[in-house]
Amino acid sequence: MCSDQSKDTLYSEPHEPLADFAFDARVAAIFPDMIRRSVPGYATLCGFLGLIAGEYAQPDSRLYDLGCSLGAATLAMRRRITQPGCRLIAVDNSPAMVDGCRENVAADNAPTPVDVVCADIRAIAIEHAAVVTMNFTLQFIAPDERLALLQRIHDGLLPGGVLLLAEKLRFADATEQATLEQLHLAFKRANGYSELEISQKRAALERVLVPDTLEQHRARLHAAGFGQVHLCFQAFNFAALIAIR
Ligand code: GEK
Repeated sequence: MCSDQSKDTLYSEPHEPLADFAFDARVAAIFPDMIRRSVPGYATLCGFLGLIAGEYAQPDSRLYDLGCSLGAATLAMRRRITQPGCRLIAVDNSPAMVDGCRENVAADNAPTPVDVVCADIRAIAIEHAAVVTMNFTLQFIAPDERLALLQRIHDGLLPGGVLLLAEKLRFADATEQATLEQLHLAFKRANGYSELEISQKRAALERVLVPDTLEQHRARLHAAGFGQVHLCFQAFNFAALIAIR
């Protein structure tokens, strides 16, 4: 992956005023370090997404990675596809992320072709899909637009196709919320983030990343038409669901 060596120091100094978080070139340059130190289980989960994609890929189908960033999930999926005639479509609306993703795809030699597309995932066609992955992307879509996007994904899946949805969770129960949030903070501290970095990042994300509860995700996925919805991964307040058409 490109930029693997660059350390995330974006919030190490005071920001005044503090702007909303954006996936710009500065974030893209340190993204692998940021996500690895911020999201518990991220590397394990990427491996699982690849494994599941390998299981559910169908001959001559498409596999989508929506909100691909630098392509970690795209490449994890690409390396596990053994079915003939598959095509991966990796989509992100951040030009800096798309540039980095194209570099990473070009440096990887797995055989399945990949189209890296700079577009809004709310506007692209989703067709003939065996697998759609959204690895920590739906949480950045406005809550009132989430159901329509999931319906379009459902309608673009082949019978037996799957959506792999990973998200940061919030919890309706205040004790569960406090306990798991505390563990997430401990994870960030253990990975070297200072209290200033943690509090500034949290404030910058406040209006940008809006988490749902597991119950909201399940209900929305069923409302979008998915017959089966299963929790397949959880690390503190981060989880992944597999939804099967
Ligand atoms: C990974 N999946 O490493 N259209 C397209 N892209 C979008 C949109 C949108 N409307 N909104 C946000 N994004 C990746 C990690 S990061 C998660 C995904 C995180 C993109 C945004 O530009 C960013 O690259 C990505 O979604 C979210 O497996 O940083 O917590």
